[in-house]
Order: sequence, then C-alpha cells, then structure tokens
Amino acid sequence: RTPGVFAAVDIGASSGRVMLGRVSGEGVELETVHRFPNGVVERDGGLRWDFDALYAEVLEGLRAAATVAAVQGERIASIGIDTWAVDYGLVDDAGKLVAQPFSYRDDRSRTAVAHVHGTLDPARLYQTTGLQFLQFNTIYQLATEQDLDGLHALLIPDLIAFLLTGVRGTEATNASTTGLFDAVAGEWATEFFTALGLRKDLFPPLIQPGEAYGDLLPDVAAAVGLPAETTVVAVGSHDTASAVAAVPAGNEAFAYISSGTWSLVGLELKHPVLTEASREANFTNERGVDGTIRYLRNVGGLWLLSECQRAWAGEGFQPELSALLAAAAALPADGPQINADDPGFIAPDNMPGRIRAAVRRAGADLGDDPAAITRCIMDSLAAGYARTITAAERLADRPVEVVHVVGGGSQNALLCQLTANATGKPVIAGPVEATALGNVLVQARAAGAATGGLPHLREIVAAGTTLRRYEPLVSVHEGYVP
Ligand code: LFR
Repeated sequence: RTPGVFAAVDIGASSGRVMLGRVSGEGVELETVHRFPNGVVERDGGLRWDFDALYAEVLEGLRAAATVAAVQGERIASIGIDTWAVDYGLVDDAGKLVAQPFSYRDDRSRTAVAHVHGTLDPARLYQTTGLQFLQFNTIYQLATEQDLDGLHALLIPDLIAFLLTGVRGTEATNASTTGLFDAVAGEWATEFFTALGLRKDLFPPLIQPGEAYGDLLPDVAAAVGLPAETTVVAVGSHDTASAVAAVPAGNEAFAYISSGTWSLVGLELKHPVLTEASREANFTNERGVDGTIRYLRNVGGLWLLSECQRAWAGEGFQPELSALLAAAAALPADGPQINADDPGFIAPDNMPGRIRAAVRRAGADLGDDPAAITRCIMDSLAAGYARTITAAERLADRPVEVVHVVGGGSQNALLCQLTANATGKPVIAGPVEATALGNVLVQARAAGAATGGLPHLREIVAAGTTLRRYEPLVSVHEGYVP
C-alpha cells in the first residue's frame, strides 16, 4: 500500500518552508521543495508579519510540492500547517483579512497587561489556563483591539488553513497559548471571554491534531495544481507542539529543548501543574499532541544571536556562523552572562548594545568583540536551560535523565556541549527538522500510514535520524569536538 506523501508547511519567525514527507518503517524522509524568508516588518504603526507575502509563498510551495509529487508519480495525501503561536489575523464576515497581523514582538500588548490583570487576577488566570506570563500572550494583544464587531480571530496556521479550505477552526495546541484556554478541561475558558468583553465566538470552535479542516477550495486547488480532494489536516499547529511530538525520546525521563528563535525548555506531562510555585517560576502548561501537556518555559533563544548577526552585518561584518562559534568556543568559560529571557530582548534592533548594557548592569564588562558576545549568549542560554530543567524536575516531581535538543540549535555543537556541562546530564541532539517531522507524522497517522501513540511516532523519528550525544565535561576544551 502506498499511503502517499504528506506536505508540511512550517513557518518560523525567520524562515518558512514547504516540505514533502514520506513515511516508512525506516523513518520519515523529508524533501524541502520551497524555502522563503520571514521576519517582522514595520507597517501601519507597528511590527507586523507580511502575511500576504507569506501566504503567496505557501501557495508557491504547494505548487512546487504538486510538481515534485507528479514527477515521482505520487499523490499528496494531505497538507499540514504549523507556525509560531500566539498571533492572529482578523477576518470579516466575507472572509477578508482586515489588516496584516501584528507580531508578538510589537510592544502594544505590554500596555494592556495592567488592564487585563485589573479585571482578571493573574493567579486566577493561571489556575485555569496554566499559561506562563508573557507580555505578548493573545489575551493581552486582544485587549488592545478597538473594535472586534463582525470580526473573527484566526491564529496564524488556522488563518492559512481557512484561506486554503474556507473552513474556520482553532487548532487546540495553539489555542492553549492564547490565555483563553482551560488547561484541565481542554476547552475555551469562556468565562474569561465574558470578563474581558470579548465575544465567545471570536475564535472558531476547537479542532484537534489529526482532524481535518476540510478539502482545498476548488480555485486554490486549481491554482496550485493539486486535486480538489486534497485535505488540509490539523497537526500540532503550534510549531513547538509539532517539535515536541518528534523528540526521539525512548522513555519518560527526558527533558527537551526545542531550539530555534526561542528555546522552549521543559517536560512532557500527562496532567498540568497549576500550583502557585509553578506560576511563580512562570512555567507554562501548553497542550501537546494527543492531549499531553508541554510543561515548559520560554528561555531566550538563537534570536539573540541572529539579531547580533543582523547588527554586525549592518556594520559590514558577516562571518560564517561556524567561524563565529569556533571563536566563541576558544574563549575561556566563566565569562559574563545575561538573563537570556529578559523581556528587554524581545524587540528587534541593536542587540549587541543591549547585551553589553545588560552585562554592565550586572557589574561586569563585555567588549564589542563578536566572539565574546557570542560566547556570552551561549553561556547564558546553557545556564538558562540548566536552571529551567532543574526547576521543572522539582515543580513536576519528575526526574530527568537525558536532555533532547531538537531544531536548528541541535546543530550548534558549542551550545549542546555547554548545555550538557551546565545541566550535568547527557544531551542528545537532533533531529534538526523536528517540527516538520511532527507535522508529517500526525498527518501520516490520520491517513493510516502510521499508527500508535507518541512513543511509536518517536520510534519512527529515531529510526530515521542520526543523533549526536554530548556527555557533560568540565570545560568545553576537554575532549570537545566542534
Ligand atoms: C516558537 C514559538 C514559541 C512561542 C513563540 C511565540 O516558535 O511558537 O513556542 O512562545 O514562538 O509564538
């Protein structure tokens, strides 16, 4: 039986791609058929996503996918979409997007926090939603909207699915990042909509990973060259949910770091942890595939470095990433550190200057040597990961034996080694494309081309991936191979 191939649309904060995934007993083979850049743009008085351009790239990617599949004589069984979380577009009754969606990096939402917390006590919000406090959670963004009459909110992957199929749904893993979702019931927290004067049907009904939104609209199908009966299937549409589903863990005693623009660091649990101690430590209980709980914190991520690289490029300095990391690895340990998850690093621009200022405030000094700044970022991230994993073990009462790093950061040998050193636990790095793999596997299961729960899907990932193991060392120099 040929189950066909699956198209995965995976859009991150700095780039997007459309991939074809072929699933077999030997793992998932991924083929990138289209890649495009992404980034926030300053537009209409705020930091936004150029959604129209992204959607055009999605169509371009599906067209490429259709062409590649046709050449191979394959049929694309379904399409799955994942992106970053939290952000949404507003469409009117005619289905028209009324503005380009705001980015979570725009700081308008910060000004709405006090208003929301004046109406809903943060402790009460946490007891129900279990969501970590981030100034950009959807609930704060919505509180800045002037007039939502006659409008429908669609999270970014749901917005793409809507344009492709005409069907409105809110995929549950992503809904859990809004601040308006009940972590225990797995339903919308309707009382919070009411308290904030939001319509209860502002978002469409929930849809679970593995369920279908619907088939492609006839004109979309014709435009991309796919059969009109191609189904758009909901996956873990929050990219982190898809990535965690593809962590190649063999048993329960693991922590994961989904490492990209952000580092999402935590555990997979069956039940949320909604204690006051958990709230104080700002751990989140986001929903994973198959109703699991992603118990994690957002620790700063490679955004810190990519923003520095952007700044350095502006000054004409553009080293290869590998050269920068090698120079950073050659520097001594115990250099200055920053708190990588300080909200002061959320907005773009002048990252090297902001990092230097943070180090200065902490009473140390960091010159403007890019290698030293890079080393500071790596040390700070590793320290943040170690703190977070230790806290998660304690708060969830779950010992961790091994740390899995997936996503782009799994290729960063310096960061992986420093993470092993800081946590004192072995680090298993890979796969790089965990998000796309999780996306494809949930589609494959919905189509009957894979069976079983997450442990089984993880075996398929492990079968098809070369993993690299890092043992904790006293320093990065001892036995360290970059
Ligand atoms: C990672 C991610 C995080 C979320 C952040 C903003 O790409 O989805 O999980 O906190 O982006 O949406």
